[in-house]
Amino acid sequence: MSDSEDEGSEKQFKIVLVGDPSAGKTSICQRYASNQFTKQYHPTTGVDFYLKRTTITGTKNLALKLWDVSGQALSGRMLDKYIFGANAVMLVYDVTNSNSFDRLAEWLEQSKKILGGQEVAPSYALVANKIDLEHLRAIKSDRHHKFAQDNGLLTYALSAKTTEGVSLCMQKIAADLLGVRLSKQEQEQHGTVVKAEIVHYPQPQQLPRNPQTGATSAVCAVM
Ligand code: G3D
Ligand code: MG
Repeated sequence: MSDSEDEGSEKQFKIVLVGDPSAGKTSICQRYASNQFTKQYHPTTGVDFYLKRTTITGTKNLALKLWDVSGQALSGRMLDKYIFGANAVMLVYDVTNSNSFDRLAEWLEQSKKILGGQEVAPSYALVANKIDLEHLRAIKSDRHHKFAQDNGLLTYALSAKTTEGVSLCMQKIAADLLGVRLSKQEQEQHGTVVKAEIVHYPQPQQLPRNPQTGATSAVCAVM
């Protein structure tokens, strides 16, 4: 029985995340599977697995098996074992790192080579991660969309750090595999509210008070 066949009433899909080291594959898996974000970088060796049970259109029970493949695996001998049988491949890059984007062509080529003979063609998704770092963005969205269009990829933009777009991306990939569309209600439900991080700036030095108004001001007028 293949991964995508029913086991009882539960459908299972194998989703493989590939892309260069530090693109954020592990962070996306951890965010989606257990709603966690670890700031400490631990390079993945080989492959790690995550399981997420979810539902689509209220009734379809799904088990999404996430295969978090090491960025080093591109040049290793195990890549075909990790990717084999995938229903979907997520090509993940870091929007602040143009190398991670440029290398996706190679990740895509290798994945297609490995999955080419599969009875049901897998779907491929281009995933821009770290969109919270907009001020450091190196890959503009037109390059992202051109690459996606040229290669027939689904496209997503998200931040494993803030959670923005993560759940919606995974649910949309699952819905695409099932051949259904997410309802508007589901899209809203999975389009998470982004919580801004509270930044504690050091307190400004005590400013002298205006003896007339009692107000403090950092503005200095030079006469
Ligand atoms: P990888 O599994 O693709 O190798 P990781 O990448 O998930 O281990 O993440 C690599 C680094 O990127 C980690 O930071 C992680 O915290 C950071 N990161 C992942 N996703 C995001 C994101 O959406 N936004 C931001 N700002 N950072 C993210 P360190 O500092 O430990 O290298
Ligand atoms: Mg990793």
